[in-house]
Amino acid sequence: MQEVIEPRTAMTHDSSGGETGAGFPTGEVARRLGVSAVTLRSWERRYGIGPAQRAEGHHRRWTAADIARLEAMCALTAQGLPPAEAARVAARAAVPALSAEPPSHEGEEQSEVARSRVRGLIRAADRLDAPAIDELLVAALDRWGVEVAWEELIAPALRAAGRRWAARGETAIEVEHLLSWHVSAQLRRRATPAARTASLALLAATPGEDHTLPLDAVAAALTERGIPFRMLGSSVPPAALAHSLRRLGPAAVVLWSQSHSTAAPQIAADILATPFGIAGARHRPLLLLAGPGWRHLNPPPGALRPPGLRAAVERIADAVTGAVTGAGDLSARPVPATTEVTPFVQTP
Ligand code: B12
Repeated sequence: MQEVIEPRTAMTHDSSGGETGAGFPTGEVARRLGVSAVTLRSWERRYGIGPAQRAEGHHRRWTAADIARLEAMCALTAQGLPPAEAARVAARAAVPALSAEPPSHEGEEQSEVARSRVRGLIRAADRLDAPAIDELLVAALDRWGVEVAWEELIAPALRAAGRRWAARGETAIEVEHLLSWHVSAQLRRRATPAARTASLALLAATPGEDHTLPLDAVAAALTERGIPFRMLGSSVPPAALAHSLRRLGPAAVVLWSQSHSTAAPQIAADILATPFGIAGARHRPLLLLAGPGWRHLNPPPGALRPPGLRAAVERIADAVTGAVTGAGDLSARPVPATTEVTPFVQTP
């Protein structure tokens, strides 16, 4: 998982394969492993994971074997093992492979697996340990699929990152940025839009809205289900959205708003008031008002406020496949030439 560290000073190997030599100073080991020197000293003090030898003047010098134990410690804590337990395993140099069993869906056991993965992801993010973050994300996405990985691992880790940012102020924002980038990268790798078909979903965030990870998750989950989509991404201007509606005629539109300040009832009302298609057979899309930004608004007829990723993807799938087959009538709802759009009701 971590980069292999080549000794800076020549190391000699005895006949049993053990290593002797000067080794690395703490600062360099910390930098290369992506943990702070303070953490390394605290692991040594608390859990005895320290260098076997010290150089003259009592400076720590870490040999390849010491470093292998530290790498094991990093890998194990990234998997969610508490540090004390990780240290015990690392000291025996027994590093189990990253287990990526799917959550068992059996109550406690399921949530414990997921909880430990969330802890591991947060720790890896805290250390800015990009390879460990990717490894955990890829394992969960591969084994669990996008919907479970998002709901059980990614979303809880993001919420934890958000809470910590709010508690600590700007000081930990780099953790959130790094984690977000990797979440987005891994989800987008799995989001491959199918060629244009008669029916698809259109995904967009409201003007001023830069939070787009849930849209990345929707796109990746739709790919898994073979549902075609088009992604407009962050902060989409109303005119661009209107053009896309006319050009694509989507069966479903997902409009993400993360906070109250970016919820745009007028845009939603415009979407619902914009039938498309040939005269006499005009349709309007199913509108999904997604994200906590819409929380204080009652969705008007024709719009839904899905509670989570799975619910959103299921409704989109219904709408898109219903429109394709002509069955179901969630999205392809014919509208009369003059449509009265119920205004949004603001809830307290
Ligand atoms: C990642 C992140 C960022 C990244 C976004 C990267 C990206 N490409 O998306 C970056 C670093 C860019 C960022 C920037 C900012 N952020 Co920010 N960010 C977050 C973070 C950590 C996760 C966002 C996210 O993806 N949430 C989605 C899921 C994980 O969480 P949720 O929405 O609460 O989930 C609920 C529902 O939406 C639903 N749900 C969950 N998943 C899904 C999926 C679907 C499809 C559906 C329908 C529903 C659903 O279930 C949950 C229960 O209700 C949140 C913390 C948080 N709690 O969300 C802060 C947070 C949203 N950010 C916040 C802020 C303040 C900002 C900035 C203003 C910070 C700044 N000083 O610049 C900017 C604003 C940028 C902008 N103009 O939009 C605040 C918002 C406060 C508010 N209510 O207004 C939060 C809540 C952090 C906090 N604790 O204060 N952010």
